[in-house]
Amino acid sequence: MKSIVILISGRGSNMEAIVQGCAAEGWPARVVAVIANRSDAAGLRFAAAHSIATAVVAHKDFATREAFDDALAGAIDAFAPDLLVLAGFMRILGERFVRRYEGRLLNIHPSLLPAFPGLHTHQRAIEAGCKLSGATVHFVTPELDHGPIVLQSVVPLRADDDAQALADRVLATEHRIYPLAVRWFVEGRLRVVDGVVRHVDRAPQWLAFLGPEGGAG
Ligand code: NHR
Ligand code: GAR
Repeated sequence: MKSIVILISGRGSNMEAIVQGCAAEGWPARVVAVIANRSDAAGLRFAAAHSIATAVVAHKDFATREAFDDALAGAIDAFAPDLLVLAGFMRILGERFVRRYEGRLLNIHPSLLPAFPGLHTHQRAIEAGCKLSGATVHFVTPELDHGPIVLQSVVPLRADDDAQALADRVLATEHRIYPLAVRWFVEGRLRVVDGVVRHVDRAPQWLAFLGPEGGAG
């Protein structure tokens, strides 16, 4: 049985999708804690309602990023996780923190990396005239949004898209790919060689949502 700790900053809908996928599909894993960097993160209520331990390590309480990272690592290590999952976690983590969890630290980013690392991805994709966007689950490395890619979703842009409409469609696909990627990790199906992630059974590492659900409709 693998232990999973999930870090959130807000709504936590990706965290919910992982908790529900784990329970419904009987993964060899358990979400043992949900930790937020803000006490008002809405997802904390869902976790508590599902009898998952919660904690808050508020970045505002720390003078430096390193002090925050160290306090966060202390809270995480109390649960001895095999896997640490960033799910809408909005603080950049320092190199020492990332190295501590390297190889067992996943993030989901709402773009087709390596395009549009960082913030405001949907607005930037629209302004660039992209015809496709999506989301990327990747292992976290010290360089922001540059780690080995586990799984991607593909979502067409619509001519009349605004950032919110695109974000909503991409988010729906995040709820499909993030639980799948976490499942692959806890089942030991991922191998990383020279910075490239392969599924041991060669499962396709992308999902396209071209129909009404995510796509052009
Ligand atoms: N840390 C490292 N080292 N590497 C990554 O790949 C990380 C990471 C921390 C978070 C998630 C991320 C994303 O998927 C993530 C990936 C926050 C920011 C940011 O600029 C950027 C990317 C991501 C998360 N945060 C501001 C900061 O100063 C604060 C913004 C806010 O609080 O709203 O930390 O895109
Ligand atoms: C998701 O779209 C996630 O990809 C994105 O924030 C949203 C969080 O939603 N993450 C980032 O932008 C990281 N910088 P959620 O809290 O409902 O999972």
